[in-house]
Amino acid sequence: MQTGKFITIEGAEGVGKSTNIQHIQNWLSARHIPFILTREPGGTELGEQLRELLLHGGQIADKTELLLMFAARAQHLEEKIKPALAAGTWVICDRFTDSTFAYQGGGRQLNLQWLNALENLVQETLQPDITFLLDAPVEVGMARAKSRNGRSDRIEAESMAFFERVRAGFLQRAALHPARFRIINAAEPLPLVQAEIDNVLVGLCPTV
Ligand code: T5A
Repeated sequence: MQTGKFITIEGAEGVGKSTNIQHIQNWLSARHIPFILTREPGGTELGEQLRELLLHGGQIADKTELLLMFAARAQHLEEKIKPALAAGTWVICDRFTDSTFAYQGGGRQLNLQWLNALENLVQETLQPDITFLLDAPVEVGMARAKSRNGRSDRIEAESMAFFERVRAGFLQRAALHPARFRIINAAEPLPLVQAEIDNVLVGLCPTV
């Protein structure tokens, strides 16, 4: 049986992930493609509890943060992502392991060998089919994030230098995995961003 496609959406704060995930949902629904939408950290009951601690809890040591991200991911894969893909359902995931490389690897400057080892442990050979990287200058994302009245979190309180390293971390991952990544210039007006996303989606299922 055909497995579903695994699509991840990545990028720094405020670049437009939620906005464009809504667009991807509409695109798939219009073509009657079965999908689930999920997110990291989170996606399961345990993962959402870990998300609350990670984003809104008290002080967390950097290594603890790294391990909790992967703990949530291990549960997410076993409980939700792998069963959906096996059933032929597409999985649209708001952030995945590339965020760990960008934030804990780039932002927190943790040893990338530890991240590689955890990725291998938790994912084995599973990787997304396509990763959209919404890329924009840090100031653009920050200004957009501030323009919304959401609940701010522990990681959003980091410095500009931290978010510059996060952006560089994403671009480094994209350079290492060019077949999987599609880098989208998220500083462009939304219709242009979404036209680029549509082109990639059409390429994933040319018969619909
Ligand atoms: N994290 C996560 C780690 O540290 N390690 C990990 O392993 C993982 C998985 C999660 C946090 O956890 C960290 C990273 C994060 O700090 P989150 O809620 O998933 O947090 O992520 P946020 O980045 O906080 O998400 P945001 O909701 O802030 O940003 P979005 O979803 O990227 O942005 P969005 O779509 O809400 O857009 C922001 C505003 O910009 C406008 C939108 O209309 C909206 O008002 N906009 C545009 N305006 C003009 N032109 C465009 N092209 C636009 N696109 C969007």
